[in-house]
Amino acid sequence: MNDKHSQPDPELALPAAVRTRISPARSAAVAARVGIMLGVAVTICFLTGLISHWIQHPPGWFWWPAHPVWLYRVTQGAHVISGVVAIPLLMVKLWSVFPRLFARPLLGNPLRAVERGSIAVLVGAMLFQLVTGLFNTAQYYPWRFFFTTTHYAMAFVAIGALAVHLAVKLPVVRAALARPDAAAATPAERERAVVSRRVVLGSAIAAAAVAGLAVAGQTVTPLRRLAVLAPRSGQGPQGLPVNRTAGEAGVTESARDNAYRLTVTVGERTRAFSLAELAALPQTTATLPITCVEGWSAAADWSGVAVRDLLAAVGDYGGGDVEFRSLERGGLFNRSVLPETHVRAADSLVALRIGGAELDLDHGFPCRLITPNRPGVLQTKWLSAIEVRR
Ligand SMILES: Nc1nc2c(c(=O)[nH]1)N[C@H]1C(S)=C(S)[C@@H](COP(=O)(O)O)O[C@H]1N2
Ligand SMILES: [Mo]
Repeated sequence: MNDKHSQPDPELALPAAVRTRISPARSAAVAARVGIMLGVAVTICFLTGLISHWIQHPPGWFWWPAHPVWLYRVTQGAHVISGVVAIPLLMVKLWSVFPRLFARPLLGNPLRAVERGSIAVLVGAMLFQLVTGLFNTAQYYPWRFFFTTTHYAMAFVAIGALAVHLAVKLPVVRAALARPDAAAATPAERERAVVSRRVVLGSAIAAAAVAGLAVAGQTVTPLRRLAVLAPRSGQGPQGLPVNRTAGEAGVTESARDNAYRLTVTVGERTRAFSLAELAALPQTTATLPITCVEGWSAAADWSGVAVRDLLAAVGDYGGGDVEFRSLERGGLFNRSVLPETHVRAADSLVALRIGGAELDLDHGFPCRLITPNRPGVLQTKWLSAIEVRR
């Protein structure tokens, strides 16, 4: 039996006053196990976050399919759930390694200095990401920077620091995992240590599961009633939540105006459609979810004119991005760009109806864009103009 392993912090010189008061649960065994769970959650969160970012700001090489229609719903749901699950795991992880803050020497040899420095950056970046992300799911922005840009940039800081941390810690993690959790020195200590380690690990997993379930309900329908952490899971008109109302967008009058026209430009040709003219074109129906980047999602039966049919009624589309503009004057979401894959998809719609009934004013009356497998921010409401960009 290796006495060394019963110490919470075998390889560091901790001041005696600290060492004697450390619970055996604050061990490398707990830190490594919670760390692995945290690493998995953070990796899922990072990758799904990248996907969401690329769909909204596509680099030249990026391609995202229109089908299956629910794919983004799954990736963004996983993004928010894994981020929320990571919060209790990070708390337990910090608790388990907390005594190391008191380890001396403060920096020591270069390797240790790198390790400690990377941990400071890692903890700071992780806390920032998880807290701002959580506030975002609640649509609460108590800061002055623009959320998405900062959240995106900081993700690379966090993942970079995590890579350094993992590389430095690999030997410690391997040793902690290889050794049975029960390898404490004395029977008494073994009992004390094992119970409390199990309790800590069990609690960490339970807390992560509760946090995950509490937020999953806003996108996983059977869990809806558990969604206490999901401020947007409530119902709006026509059974769908509303993110920004017509009143907030300042379009109540222009959307109801009898002179309303949707202007569609294809190359040299432009045509203005009244609502009656749109309704007279061939209609298409599709069941598509709205998936807000904030984590909630809900499916509905939409009907209206397929984007490709509408363009064909004006001229020869011929490929390329299509821009959709709203009646809304300001705001960050008053326009969006639809890539060619989605323009050509049969179920990309300029929707006039939800479940057979005229669109509610808050859902985008007279008409809105609704496309498969894309974030809600790109599903522009209260359309005023559509233009093929050449
Ligand atoms: N013009 C306009 N369209 C918009 C928005 C907006 O603020 N302005 N919000 C978007 C966002 S963030 C989402 S999630 C969806 C929500 O659609 P809903 O309110 O009909 O559920 O609309 C999108 N379309
Ligand atoms: Mo959204």
